[in-house]
Amino acid sequence: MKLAILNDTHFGCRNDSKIFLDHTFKFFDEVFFPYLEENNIKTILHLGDMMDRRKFVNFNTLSRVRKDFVEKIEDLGIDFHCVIGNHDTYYKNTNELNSLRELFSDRYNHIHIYEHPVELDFDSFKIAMIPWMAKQNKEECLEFLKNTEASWVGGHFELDGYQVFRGIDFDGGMNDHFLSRFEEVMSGHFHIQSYRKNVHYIGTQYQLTFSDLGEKKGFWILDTETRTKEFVENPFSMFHQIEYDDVHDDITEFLKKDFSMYENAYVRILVHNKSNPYLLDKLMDTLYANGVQSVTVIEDVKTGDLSEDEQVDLSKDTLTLITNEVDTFEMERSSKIKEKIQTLYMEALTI
Ligand SMILES: [Mn+2]
Repeated sequence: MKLAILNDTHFGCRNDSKIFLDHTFKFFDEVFFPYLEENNIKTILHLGDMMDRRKFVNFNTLSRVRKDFVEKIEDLGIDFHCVIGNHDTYYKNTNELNSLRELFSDRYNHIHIYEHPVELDFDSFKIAMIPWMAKQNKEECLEFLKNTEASWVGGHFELDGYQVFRGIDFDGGMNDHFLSRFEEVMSGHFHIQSYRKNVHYIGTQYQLTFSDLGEKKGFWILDTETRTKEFVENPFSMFHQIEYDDVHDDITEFLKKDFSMYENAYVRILVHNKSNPYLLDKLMDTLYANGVQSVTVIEDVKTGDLSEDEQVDLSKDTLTLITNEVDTFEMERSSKIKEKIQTLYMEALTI
């Protein structure tokens, strides 16, 4: 039997942006549901953070989610098993009041929402599904994990030492020892894919922030017979980077390429060498003519005027740059400061 795994769909992300909602449903309409229909897959596990906003729902977002996700699942006769993520809860210390219960519980035959840990059985393949562990249900979840017969786990875990952004390990969460006895643990919460020990952060299905630039996105199919997972890639990207160098590259030739992938997308242009400003303008014009959503131009600083220390490595993400900078201060409390910055940055990025 095959199960499709989803996590962190964050419906309504970026302040209920219509562009992001379209990007989200381009994946579901053109990649995810066609794959499930073609392969006759009738079960979905969702590892939490189905909705993005904790306190409110936007009716345009809700309407789209109801028609093109929830009712689509109902119509296809797919069983949908979803645990609560931290973004699905109204309060931070309890899962009791949550958007998924208010919006979707007890209204559909195939939609199953879990606020408490549960053991699911698929042809004798047992998997423990664990919701977000808040203060109020932490003991319950730990006790459940001690006693469950399941050898696989699906959840929404905040674990120390796992990558929250590429190259940045999370600090300030839980030690992973309570999961060590399991064959495999699949988790949502952190949005990039990473493996460590028996834990697999399976990554979001589509790009949500610029820190997802260049990250592989898609979803996983779990085969309960072979006990292995297979990745199905989402070919669509929201974030792009163009390296501009009119000294070494033929920009006129580049402009003849297909620009359709930039429609409604976010583009960052890194300018390495600019000898002809007209060509950069032409590139901008071409992007706008192709319906780009946002363009940011970053002029490179490799001019020779700056010392090596002052040069910024633009291939690194913002958080890495900030934490590296803190490291250079050589202060006693730098790890505490980095932790605070990391928390603030993640709040801002709506993990
Ligand atoms: Mn999330």
